[in-house]
Amino acid sequence: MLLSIMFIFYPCQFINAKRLREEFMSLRKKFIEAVLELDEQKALEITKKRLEAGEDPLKILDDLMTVAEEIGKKYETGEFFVADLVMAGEILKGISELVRPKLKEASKERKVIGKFVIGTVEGDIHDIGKNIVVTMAEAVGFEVIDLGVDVPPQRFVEAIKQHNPDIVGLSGLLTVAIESMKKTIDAIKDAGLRGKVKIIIGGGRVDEYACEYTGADAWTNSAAEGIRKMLEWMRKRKEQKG
Ligand code: B12
Repeated sequence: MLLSIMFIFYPCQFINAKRLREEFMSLRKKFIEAVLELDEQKALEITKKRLEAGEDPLKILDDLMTVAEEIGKKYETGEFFVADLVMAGEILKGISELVRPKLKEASKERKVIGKFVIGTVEGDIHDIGKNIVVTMAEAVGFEVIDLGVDVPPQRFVEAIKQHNPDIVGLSGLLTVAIESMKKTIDAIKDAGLRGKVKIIIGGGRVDEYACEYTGADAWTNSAAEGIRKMLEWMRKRKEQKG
């Protein structure tokens, strides 16, 4: 009897899982198309559908990164103009704002594990990635002080003095942001605060070289990877304190 019930239900479950996967795939394809066509309404509607269907918000963020890369390429090749970039930026921001509350759900009952100051460095106003990092850091239990965009080095120095954070995060997407990151870290050093904080730099154009050049402790192009690194630092800090 039990065996026959299993025979009936097992294929059903299999078919359901397959159907769900196909639905996700087709929504994913439509999502990417809608963003690249700069159809804001459609892109946001599909995002809502994906979230309602229970899709992992991190998967949606992965797609957001893929599509942002495509938009960047279209801008570089002259297929998109600044106005298109601005429109695309609005759409990406709208999508990330729909996804962020889902990332935050886990944070409700967590106790504070550390303090994190973050900002987009001077001369750069890109903040979609930074805002995702803020949400994820809050979700894992950091108290986050978000300094916003186009933040001058001295503002980071003041924030460290005022809030005494464990970690400082510098975000930047422009190549020139690397220079601002260096200036910011130099200002932190000059103020005698470098030994107090760990510094992580993030954004599309940072790499190992930028990390060495700026004097940061770590770099990443992924919010999830950055958060993992930060959690590791907090664990070590706790162990050292005993
Ligand atoms: C949307 C967009 C805009 C929007 C930004 C809207 C906003 N509110 O952010 C607007 C229209 C304003 C804009 C303006 C400009 N942009 Co723009 N923009 C983009 C685009 C298409 C997507 C960026 C994005 O949001 N990506 C999605 C997010 C989620 O990814 P992310 O930022 O990398 O963040 C992830 C990780 O890097 C990481 N992360 C990010 N920060 C941090 C920080 C820490 C601490 C950690 C741990 C992790 C972390 O976490 C995130 C999630 O995983 C990129 C193309 C691209 N490939 O990046 C161009 C791009 C960045 N822009 C570019 C340019 C040239 C400009 C302008 C100069 C255009 C102009 N002529 O005016 C201006 C610059 C304005 C300024 N002073 O900053 C170039 C930069 C080229 C370069 N090498 O310098 C790019 C690469 C496009 C291109 N291929 O040419 N842009």
